[in-house]
Amino acid sequence: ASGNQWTLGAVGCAEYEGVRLRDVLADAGVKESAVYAAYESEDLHLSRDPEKDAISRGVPIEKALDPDTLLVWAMNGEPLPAIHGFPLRLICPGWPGSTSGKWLKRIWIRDQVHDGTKMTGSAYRVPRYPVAAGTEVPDEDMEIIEEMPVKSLITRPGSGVEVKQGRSLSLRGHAWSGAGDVVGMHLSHDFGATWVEADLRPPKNKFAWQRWEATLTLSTKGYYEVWARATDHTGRMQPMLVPGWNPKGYLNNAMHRIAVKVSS
Ligand SMILES: Nc1nc2c(c(=O)[nH]1)N[C@H]1C(S)=C(S)[C@@H](COP(=O)(O)O)O[C@H]1N2
Ligand SMILES: [Mo]
Repeated sequence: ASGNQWTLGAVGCAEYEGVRLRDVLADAGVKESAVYAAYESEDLHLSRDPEKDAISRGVPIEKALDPDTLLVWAMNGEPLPAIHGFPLRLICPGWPGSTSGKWLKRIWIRDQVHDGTKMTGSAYRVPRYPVAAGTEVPDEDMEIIEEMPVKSLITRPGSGVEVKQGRSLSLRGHAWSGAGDVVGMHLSHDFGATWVEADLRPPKNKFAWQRWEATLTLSTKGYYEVWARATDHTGRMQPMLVPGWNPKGYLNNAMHRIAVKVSS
């Protein structure tokens, strides 16, 4: 998950080892009536009531049968750490992290859209059409978030960096998209009036993040912002502002920006 322009949540990109969920499902046999693959997990609801789930989400059967959807037991060459779902978890790349169930007990193939904990209301759901901020949206007009949008971060330097005029400033970061590859990475130091292309590295695989680097030279002293904008292979790019208001603030892929002070 990532935060707004000024603060960051945790973002990572690990190497996973496991088996395709579709191979396990094929072995078990999936009926024609299958609509959704739901997960059930060992972690307890905050109330400690064993009848309740902390979370029980899932993905449509098409995504469950996608060759990139995995049941994994190892991360970065080690058994899954407890916090990341030991002994077995789902990895549904490109989709909300909450679909990647941890501490798995059971995969439940359903003949309807799963209605477990955190599948309904405003949990991981957004209005199916754009609404004004604060709008009360009828339940039937909310839809489940599926593929995640294109996003990038400036990881170095941090906001507030100071640099002498005429000296080069090295920047770097990461970019990714639920749709697959990022094909363009651009930076602006003048509030979007002009853009320069960053050096973007190819991904290790379809859903891995991509590193980028760029060097800017600001020749006049003053206060600047550097904005970073990724474009994925579908042509979609990050918006400048927080897009599509929704009750929980999901899918904020607005450009990351940092303040840069240039001194004489
Ligand atoms: N059983 C279970 N699975 C879960 C969760 C949880 O609370 N319980 N959290 C989900 C959410 S919201 C996210 S973002 C990811 C986080 O996975 P990570 O710990 O590997 O980053 O796990 C998902 N799987
Ligand atoms: Mo999450």
